[in-house]
Amino acid sequence: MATEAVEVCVKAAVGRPDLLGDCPFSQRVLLTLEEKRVPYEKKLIDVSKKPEWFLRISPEGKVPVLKYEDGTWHADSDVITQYLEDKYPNPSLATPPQYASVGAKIFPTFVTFLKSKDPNDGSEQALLTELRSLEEHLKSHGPFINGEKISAADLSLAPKLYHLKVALGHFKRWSVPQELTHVNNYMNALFNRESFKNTKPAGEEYVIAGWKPKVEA
Ligand SMILES: N[C@@H](CCC(=O)N[C@@H](CS)C(=O)NCC(=O)O)C(=O)O
Repeated sequence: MATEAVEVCVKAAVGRPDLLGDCPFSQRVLLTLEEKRVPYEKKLIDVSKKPEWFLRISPEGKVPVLKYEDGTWHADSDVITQYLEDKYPNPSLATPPQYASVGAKIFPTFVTFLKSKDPNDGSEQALLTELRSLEEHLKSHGPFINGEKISAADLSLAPKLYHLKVALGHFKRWSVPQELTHVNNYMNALFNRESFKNTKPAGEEYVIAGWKPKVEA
């Protein structure tokens, strides 16, 4: 277990650089640290006004970035969560390879539907297809993607499902159909977890503010 807090740069809220923002990739990394009980220190980055020191450690200007034990900084939530799994193997959050991509198409299909201005372009159906596929998986393997224990695939999906819930609720008055009971229970279980409450955006308004320019584009 780490004795010193791991440093991690994450997105600050839109218009509130002092509050935790709405980046699902940042939250995925924070969730991994929380679930592994690794002490960490967040540095909130105002992505509309990136400081010079941040651009030096994250040349592409992206969050999250995390400082490794050797003092080097690394970007990309896939890379960072794998590093954390290797460095802090207990508790293991490894998802078996055959389940690693469960739910992976939900985020891109959600974004297409959210931005869609044509109700007949099939984007809602495409999202429903992905949610139904998750429903079937959870029905036979749940309550989490890998069964009884939460794993990396859930921690990747949880913030994305939260964005889906908040943004589609706000911009389209749309919610996950009630009959997808396993998906609804799964979302509730994830959002009520201590790790999620400790790492979620400071308010739904920041999730909405984050999507607004993309929805109105
Ligand atoms: N593939 C990256 C995506 C990271 C990403 O897109 N971060 C966004 C915020 S959610 C960002 O840094 N945006 C700032 C910018 O592009 O200027 C990961 O998994 O970490």
